Amino acid sequence: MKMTFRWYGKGNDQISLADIRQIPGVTGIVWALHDKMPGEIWEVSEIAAVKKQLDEYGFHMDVVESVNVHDDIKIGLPSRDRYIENYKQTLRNLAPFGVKVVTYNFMPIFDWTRTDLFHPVGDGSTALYYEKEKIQQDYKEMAHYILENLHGLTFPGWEPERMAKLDELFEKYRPVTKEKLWENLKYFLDALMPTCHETGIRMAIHMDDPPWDIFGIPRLLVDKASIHRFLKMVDDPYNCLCLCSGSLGADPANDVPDIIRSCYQRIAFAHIRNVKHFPNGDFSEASHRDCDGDTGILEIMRAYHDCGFEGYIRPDHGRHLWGEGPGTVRPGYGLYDRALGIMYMWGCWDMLEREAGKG
Ligand code: CS2
Ligand code: MN
Repeated sequence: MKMTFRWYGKGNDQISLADIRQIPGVTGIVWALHDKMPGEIWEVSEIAAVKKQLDEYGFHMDVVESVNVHDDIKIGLPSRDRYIENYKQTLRNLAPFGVKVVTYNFMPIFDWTRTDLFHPVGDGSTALYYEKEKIQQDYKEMAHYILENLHGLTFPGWEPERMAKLDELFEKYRPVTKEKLWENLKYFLDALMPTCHETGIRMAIHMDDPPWDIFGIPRLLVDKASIHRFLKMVDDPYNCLCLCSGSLGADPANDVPDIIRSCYQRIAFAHIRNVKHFPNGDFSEASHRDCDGDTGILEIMRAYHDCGFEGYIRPDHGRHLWGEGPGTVRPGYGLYDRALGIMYMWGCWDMLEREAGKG
């Protein structure tokens, strides 16, 4: 596996590349142009500027997360073709810089959704938390809460410009049933596949988070059956997954190691995150240590190892530790817990390698 770390860019992330370089085994940065609105072309000069920064520290830029998909593509409006052309141009601009995987999601309106960004874990640290009761009708209240608590930090999928027009967005998505959304996803991918073959870039869809419909809007990539439907729908080796253990793991019915074993050839990118469930349907994010949550991190690492996984991997969200808190940290993306997560993942991996006679 190729260990990576997500970084929000110079001047936009409190963590420096110099800090990241001190985490053992990290060879690449998962990056994006975070000031781009969905649908805009990523220009060569802008990509080159990031490449220069990463080169200074010897990091590769193979994985982009995310090139966000314009709402018109998800809704299936006639204007989608223009945005798809822009997306293709972005892929063509990225490829010469060595980019091999582009992550995206196809969640309508919201990216991941939580009700508390700094929920006490009980040991003095805080983590992202989902309270089922609170995700009912008032989407504006939830969006307002998230934007407030980002303290001006940008977050992909939570662009204030889009969030300011929530009622309008909900109205536009009204005719988009779950089946329609599947069709629109297929249309998008069918259009992109030739460019993926031409550029050598694999598209890796992120799982929906949480993996169920929220506020009456459909979500697609939620379990084993929907993942296999997706892979079959566009049966192309460039149509891949960003398999997020935490997103899937939010539903206790999902057996994440089993899902990994069933589709590992198409997993281009692995997100490792641990989630703890409560009987009332709430969940909290947890440290990567297996026993701190219910996702089964040990068996997930074993599944990847058994499958001979050679793709990219990263710790997903972490808790906020040692002075990280509101205003000083991008929720879920502090330095320390993600670094601890990496060491846990390496611990599992190195032991598995040794047991297989390779380490
Ligand atoms: C990420 C997602 O922070 C996270 O939960 O895993 O936001 C992910 O980057 C996007 O859904 C991918 O487009
Ligand atoms: Mn993820």
